[in-house]
Amino acid sequence: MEFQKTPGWLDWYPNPSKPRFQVPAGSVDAHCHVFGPGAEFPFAAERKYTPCDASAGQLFALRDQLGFARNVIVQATCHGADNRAMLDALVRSNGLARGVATVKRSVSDAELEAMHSAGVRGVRFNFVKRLVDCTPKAELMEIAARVKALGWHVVIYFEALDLPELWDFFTALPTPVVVDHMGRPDLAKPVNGPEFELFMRFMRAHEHVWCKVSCPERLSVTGPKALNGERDAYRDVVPFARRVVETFPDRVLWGTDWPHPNLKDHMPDDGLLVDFIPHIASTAELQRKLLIDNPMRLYWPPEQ
Ligand code: 0GY
Repeated sequence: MEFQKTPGWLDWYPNPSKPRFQVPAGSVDAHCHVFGPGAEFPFAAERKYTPCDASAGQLFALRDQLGFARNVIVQATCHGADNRAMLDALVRSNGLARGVATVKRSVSDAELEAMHSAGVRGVRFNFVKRLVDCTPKAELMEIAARVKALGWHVVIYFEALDLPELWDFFTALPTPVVVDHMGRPDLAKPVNGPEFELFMRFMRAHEHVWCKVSCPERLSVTGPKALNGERDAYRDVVPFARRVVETFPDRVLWGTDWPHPNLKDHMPDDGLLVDFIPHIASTAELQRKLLIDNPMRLYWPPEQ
């Protein structure tokens, strides 16, 4: 099937620069996606955007080029609850990728078990209104209870303004809860202000909540322009991400977000994104926790 990309869609960066920061051996890119290819894995009828193709092979080439060892592939909304492209990527990874699926209440136990065998370890609940039509909370809670039995967690994607309304639902979830992109803070507001403090309080009060300190390219107001002639893009995001990493070093994850859906102004050079890491995790110990220990604990725990 032929798909026309959403007008103005930006394709992923073709030749990322070599990062100056060398990630430690065994690092995990804990947030990335595959798109199609549409001819093989059609995009969902209910999607809000039609992306470019971004295949498993292209993702694994990026992994190798940036020096990462493993991926966590998160089901993107353009595939709805049809997880075939993500599951195919898990199989192709030879055990070097885990997955986060999107499922409906109608999913069978056998389907969940097959996903587990393929490497899925979580489901994603998305509350970003431009990306999805919302699913009733009772339905999501029912799904959470079922995946808890498999030892999975729930990944949540929401915007900072919606946290007060969603707080009680999130804290009632029976599994570990992983927040995408720091709950999308508004970078025009101060890191010490009430909005980001509410997010910090959310994490402080609930030890089952983890955070991806990802997507500076999505959050930044100052953008990719390097200041001082250095590879220091997205510097305005540093105080936010650094605060989360230093306050909750055992509950943070990092990911590229390749192939970067829905960016309007620029497409990031993934090499520059890797060079962002030492600004937010400034010691070897913090880097090891962020890139290896934490994602391995969540996605590749020792067999029980
Ligand atoms: C991200 C962010 C976005 C999109 C999706 O599944 C998706 O479509 O997650 C976004 O548009 O902010 O994590 O990739």
